[in-house]
Amino acid sequence: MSEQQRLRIAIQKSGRLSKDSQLMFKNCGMKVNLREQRLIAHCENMPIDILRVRDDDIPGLIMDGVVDVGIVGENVLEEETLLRQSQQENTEFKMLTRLDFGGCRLSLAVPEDFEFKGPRSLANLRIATTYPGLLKRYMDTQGIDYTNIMLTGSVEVAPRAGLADAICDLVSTGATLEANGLKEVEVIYRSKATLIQSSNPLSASNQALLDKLLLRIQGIIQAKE
Ligand code: PRT
Ligand code: ZN
Repeated sequence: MSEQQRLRIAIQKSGRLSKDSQLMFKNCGMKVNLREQRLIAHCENMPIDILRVRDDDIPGLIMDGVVDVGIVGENVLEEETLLRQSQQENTEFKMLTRLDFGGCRLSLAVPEDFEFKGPRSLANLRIATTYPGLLKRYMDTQGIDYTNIMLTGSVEVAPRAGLADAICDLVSTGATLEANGLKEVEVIYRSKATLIQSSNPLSASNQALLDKLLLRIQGIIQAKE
């Protein structure tokens, strides 16, 4: 079968979603050798190619129809959607299923000694985040002006470094906030990993293969519940 006809699935190369994504495919019966550090891994027993990329690239690859299916955090998917909407770019995709890993929340956090009496306490202050779109949407619904400080990493050190007054960052256990003298004050978005599909139609055989995989994935999730 030629490369073009194989179902293309994008997953995070290395990071918090990688292991669970790989395990899920393994549990679906896919045999993939991911030990080599290659961008594309071929599935040995099904006509599927796994593309291993940065998580931030996955929504765009799906919306541009470059890959067929992807696993990505809803936080990254929603942020990319907001960015593309602001640039009048295509934001179409199909949501196949929410997955049972990658759970986290996007929260506002402030220094321990900050007297927080609601989001209004942040009016006209500087908020550091990697998620400017989600933060803006939340602050707009609250009608609060603020200054966005864009940081793609080390967001949690921004207040101590004097770069920001508050942060808006992903939290799972809360240990990172605590270690940096910050307290979580408001959850603005809850996220899980999700399986998405390009809105471009698949060949009949690839659609049948995807339907079969999706049934298996949903079975695996239900069995764990
Ligand atoms: O290299 P690449 O761009 O692919 O990876 P990345 O570094 O951008 O992403 P990665 O691997 O950190 O996260 C991938 C996805 O995992 C995120 O987009 C979320 O959907 C999900 N996820 C779940 C998390 C967390 N939990 C999480 N806790 N992503 C990040 N964190 C970080 C958070 O930013 C903070 O620095 O973990 C720290 C907080 O954790 P706690 O446990 O101390 O609260
Ligand atoms: Zn990333």
